[in-house]
Amino acid sequence: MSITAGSAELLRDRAAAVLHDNDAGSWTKAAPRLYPHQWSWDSAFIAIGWAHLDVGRAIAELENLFAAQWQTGMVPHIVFRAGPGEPYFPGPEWWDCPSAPAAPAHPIQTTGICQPPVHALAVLRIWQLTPPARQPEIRARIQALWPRLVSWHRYLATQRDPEGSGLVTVYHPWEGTDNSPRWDRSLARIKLVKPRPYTRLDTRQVRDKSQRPTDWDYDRYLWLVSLLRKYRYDDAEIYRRYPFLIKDVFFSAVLAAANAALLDLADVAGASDADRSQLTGWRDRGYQGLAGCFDADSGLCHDYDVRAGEEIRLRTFAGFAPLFAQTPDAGQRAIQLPLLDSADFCGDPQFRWRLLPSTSPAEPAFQPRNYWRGPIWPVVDWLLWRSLQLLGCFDRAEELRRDSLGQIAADGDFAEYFEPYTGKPLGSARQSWTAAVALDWLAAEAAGGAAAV
Ligand code: 9WN
Repeated sequence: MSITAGSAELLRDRAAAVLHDNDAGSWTKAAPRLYPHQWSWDSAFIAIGWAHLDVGRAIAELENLFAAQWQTGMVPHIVFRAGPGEPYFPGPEWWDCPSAPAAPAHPIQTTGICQPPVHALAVLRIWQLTPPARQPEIRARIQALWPRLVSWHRYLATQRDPEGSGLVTVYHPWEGTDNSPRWDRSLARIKLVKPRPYTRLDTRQVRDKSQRPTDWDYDRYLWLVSLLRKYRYDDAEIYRRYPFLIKDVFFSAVLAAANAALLDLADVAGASDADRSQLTGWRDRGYQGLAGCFDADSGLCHDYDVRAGEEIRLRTFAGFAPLFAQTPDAGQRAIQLPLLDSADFCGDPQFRWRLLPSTSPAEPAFQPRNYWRGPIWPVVDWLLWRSLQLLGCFDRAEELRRDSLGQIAADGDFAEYFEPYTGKPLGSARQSWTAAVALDWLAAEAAGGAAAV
């Protein structure tokens, strides 16, 4: 479906209104009630949305996020900013980050884990959208942010990859894709002490519990937080003692793409030769790491459980890590592109839109309404769209863009995720990052389909 010029304009206004309504001045709530704080990768997508409205506001979103960066270089997954009338569980007291030597100073409050590094992609997009008159100002702000961006990538390439494998180790399901079945076996293996009694708030907002992780998941999420807290978020200590260490191919792919984006920005940022060669090294090591876990039989990349010493062989969106990374390997692309449109993924004949689901409908763990276990997440399809463009697959990218906008327009309220068979909106409404990617796709509509990538 393609949307008419009139309805595109209406959708653009409504998407802009979502960002304005969720705007807290210098940062944006991820969603009005369910997620009242600043989330890391949400902020990056949100900045892309703001870039279509005001490039200064867009870069402010990232400046404020990076103001909470840890001394290690880690950009925390949540910066707690909402007032007392807007509760979120688990709040800062569960994380006790002030006890961590590397945490930012009081009064900044954060969690002690991180999320995929989409930020460099956002900075590149902001720069591409900066009108000439504002370039001196925005260039100066990119230059000021640059050392923080490089230190963030350095943290991921070193502390989160002590093996030098090119693959990032994640410590927690909340590092991006919460209840993805990719984590099931590893979580089931953990010996845990039941956490102190707690009350979930998410299931008060999303009344249909089947759209959210289970209490079994939450018990494990909180147990892992208690261990991270005990190790004072010290990466070396975590690596020595902690039970959940996963080489995440999707996270690693985003890092490879983000390293490429920083290289594209290197001249704007006035980057040193040392920075350029480090970024090139991290990017290439990322490609190699992904090549090492590419399975030619399934055509997918598999995550790896470091503790169990075993591959995680599941069909999910993450398996397309080579595409998300914009792999230079033509062989991997030749296998993955047809697989993407097979009945196991976008090409399920019963899907309403030909979009990438979070989990393959052919996977026994698939649940079409449950969060990361089946639904379609617009931001994931945005990352895929961007990659397909960069790989020169313009026609497929354009179909993905149109279907994504069709899905969002049919809902009209910027849902967090969507049921693939019916297109039913799920989770939170008025989710900031859904509005943000809609703005980017709509601008590409105005430009005849292509965006500067
Ligand atoms: C926990 C904010 C975040 C996203 C995550 C998504 C969800 C949080 C939650 O919402 O996670 O971080 O409470 O479920 O899984 O990717 O960043 O939108």
